[in-house]
Amino acid sequence: MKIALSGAGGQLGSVVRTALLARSVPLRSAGGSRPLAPLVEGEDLMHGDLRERGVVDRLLEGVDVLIHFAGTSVERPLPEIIDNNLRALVEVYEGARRHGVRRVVFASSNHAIGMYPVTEHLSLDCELRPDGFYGLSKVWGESLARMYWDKHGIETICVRIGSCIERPTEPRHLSTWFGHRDLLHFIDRCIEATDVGFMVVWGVSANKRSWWDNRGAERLGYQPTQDAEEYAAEVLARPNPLDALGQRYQGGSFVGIDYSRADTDANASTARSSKPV
Ligand code: 15L
Repeated sequence: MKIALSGAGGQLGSVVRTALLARSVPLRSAGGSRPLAPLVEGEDLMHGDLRERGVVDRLLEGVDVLIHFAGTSVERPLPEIIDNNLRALVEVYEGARRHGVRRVVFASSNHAIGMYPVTEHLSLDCELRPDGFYGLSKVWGESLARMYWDKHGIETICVRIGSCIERPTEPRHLSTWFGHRDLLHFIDRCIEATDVGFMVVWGVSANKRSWWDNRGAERLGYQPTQDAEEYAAEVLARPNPLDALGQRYQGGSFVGIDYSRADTDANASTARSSKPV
């Protein structure tokens, strides 16, 4: 089975690339504008702009599963987000159709739901409440993936990634942390699980203080074993880097970017889901 990894030079991509290569998984890794230096002899590497059909063809030829980590991963001006997270994603899925790619692992983000207060616990079918254009692009990406499953039979696992870093460094991470060991187990499940169809999963470790409930995604077989609580004492001993707004909402610092409501307290207390029952 051939795996392709886009965004292979990024923070998460580097972790996944190194681990898959160490286990000799047949892998093609793609960087963005700059070539990647090989990690092993004869490594299957490429780079380029995924808005270009020829680049997408090089990435997906002969591929069974695409781990799609490329794209803008923080809040940026809208034109950049449209280019990298909307236009490029359409090209990638059209390429998946052309090349018969069976499954895509789509890096969604917790910023698709960042406007929920930290007092709420979310199930997988919660209403989406993006905290900016970046989060909004992930809402769009999840729906696009759904459409390509419904209309073209391309499977997707949308992973709403929390904070995928080596170890938690601030109080918010006690809820959002996605440890690297769990990430790698997650990726293995995404490659190996059968009949996933379209699904959404929280990319989060087994954190005691988690806001997100993965019930409904059992068929993936993801069973996290890391818990940010192990780091709670050291994290809570340090000052919280987030301002009051960032501490109030699940999206943390992204919420305050271009935020213009006058009464932030009122917003938090009335920010309830309006999902019809
Ligand atoms: C994300 O989606 C970002 O890509 C990453 O840089 C972090 O900000 C993460 O979310 C987070 O919310 O901690």
